[in-house]
Amino acid sequence: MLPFRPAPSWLADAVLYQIYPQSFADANGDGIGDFAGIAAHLDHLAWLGVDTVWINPCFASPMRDAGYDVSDYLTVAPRYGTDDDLATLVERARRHGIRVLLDLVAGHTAVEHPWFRAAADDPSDHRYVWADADPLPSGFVASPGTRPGGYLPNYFDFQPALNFGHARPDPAEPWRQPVDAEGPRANRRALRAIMDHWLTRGVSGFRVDMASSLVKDDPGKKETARLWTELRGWLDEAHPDAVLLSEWGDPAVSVPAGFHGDFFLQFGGATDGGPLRSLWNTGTGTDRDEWDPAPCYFDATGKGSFAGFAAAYAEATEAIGEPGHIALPTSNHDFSRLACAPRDAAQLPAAYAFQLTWPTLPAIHYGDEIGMRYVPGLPDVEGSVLTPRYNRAGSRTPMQWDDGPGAGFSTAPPERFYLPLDPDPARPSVAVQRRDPGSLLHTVRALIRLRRATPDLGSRSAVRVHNDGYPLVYSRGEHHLVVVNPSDRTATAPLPDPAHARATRLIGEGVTVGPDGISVGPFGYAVLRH
Ligand code: TEU
Ligand code: CA
Repeated sequence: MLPFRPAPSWLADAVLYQIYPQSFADANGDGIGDFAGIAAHLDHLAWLGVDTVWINPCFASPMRDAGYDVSDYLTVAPRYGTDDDLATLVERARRHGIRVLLDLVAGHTAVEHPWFRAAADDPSDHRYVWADADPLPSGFVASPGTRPGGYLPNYFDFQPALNFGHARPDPAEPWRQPVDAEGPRANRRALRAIMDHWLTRGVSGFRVDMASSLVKDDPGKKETARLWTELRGWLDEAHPDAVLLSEWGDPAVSVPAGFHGDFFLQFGGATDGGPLRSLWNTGTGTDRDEWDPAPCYFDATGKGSFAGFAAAYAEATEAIGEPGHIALPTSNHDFSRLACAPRDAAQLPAAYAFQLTWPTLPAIHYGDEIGMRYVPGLPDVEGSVLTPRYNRAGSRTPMQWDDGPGAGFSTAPPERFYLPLDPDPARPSVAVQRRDPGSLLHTVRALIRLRRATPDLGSRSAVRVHNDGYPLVYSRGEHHLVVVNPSDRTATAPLPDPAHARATRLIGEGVTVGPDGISVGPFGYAVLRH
């Protein structure tokens, strides 16, 4: 028996699209994207074929971490519009067949949140992890208020961790409260109230920020999992058609805990992001010293390996069983885009052929559908630069709608843009690629359409890898074979079955299949039916 209701059936067919609201489209000319801008481009999303949009945090915030520092969960940030503008966007999206997910920053608030301002002056408050020991325990930040002691931050110092308790309480260290203490219970109720507020207003669920971080000192994340299991139980009753997707990076743990899906991410899980990075990471965008410098699989040198991803995928799906999903992003606002030097636009069709035919839920970071590149060397804007090598701004630049001076993003003078446009004079744009049937944009659209029209290629049918070197060869369901060559030289593989010699190509380039086997030119790919 499943502990939860099955995931809403729409999720299995979803193609997700991530919108960074400040960078997508600016309707009022102040240089910052907004809800009206998103609403004005819903036709692009519908044309592309995505049906579920995740908007990064759009709530009231001092914006020191680009909105991940929330000062009011129930009101939108004025720079994006009003609560009514968001409601209008959600309604218009619905008419385009698009669901909207918001970002739930569950683990911390801004120091400006009224909860925290009260806590900083009130020794009896337990909404945050507060220690009045002297000296402060390691990692704590000194109180900004009249209350002695200090608080535990969750990410930046200005993001105090909400108190969901410690898995191993200790009376000698009274800030380590049990998970069922009064403060943690109040915070769990608050999460429900926030979710209920927005779900009642028509949104279809949430991407939950740092979902694994809630209960502190939690070996195996057991108590954090119990917390989400409880919330999922409530959601199943109160909003059975809504979904929760976690930013956890460990689907084997997060989905059994209650999430309908989790992302493979640049971090998380046993190898701290190994599966996603082994596919995409060029080591030239957002990068960390501790990350494995080995070439990724989608590397033109053909020196990467697919085996690590395949094993992690198999392990995660086994742990999850039927009821949940793994989402596979092209990139995100914290991690290098697919087009990240030396990987260029010519290499992306093969990457998309894989991403859109693997049984994971595909998630496209805005702009990746036209091959917008990771722009190196940008200045820190609202907390985007974590270390010189971990610069997140490169994946947050304004969407390139057309080839005009403001790229159709904004009519403001360029110096007022949220982040600079990609300065490359040859930067891609939606308008130019729409006119070119051979463009990446058309390829991505065609692959999405093919996925939607072909149950074998979706999230519910089986996958079997026949060749995990170069080229990658795998079966989907009974009748489909996918062939992908991320390398810059011709690659060959045996036919998995002699009957495949007569397969018909549904989409692709550079692939020949015959009785002698499969041959794939540089960056070639194909989806075949047999
Ligand atoms: O990111 C969380 C995140 O990146 C961390 O969990 C980090 O990777 C981890 O410490 C391991 O390296 C989310 C948002 O996506 C990001 O934009 C925010 O800045 C962050 O949370 C804080 O809310
Ligand atoms: Ca604006």
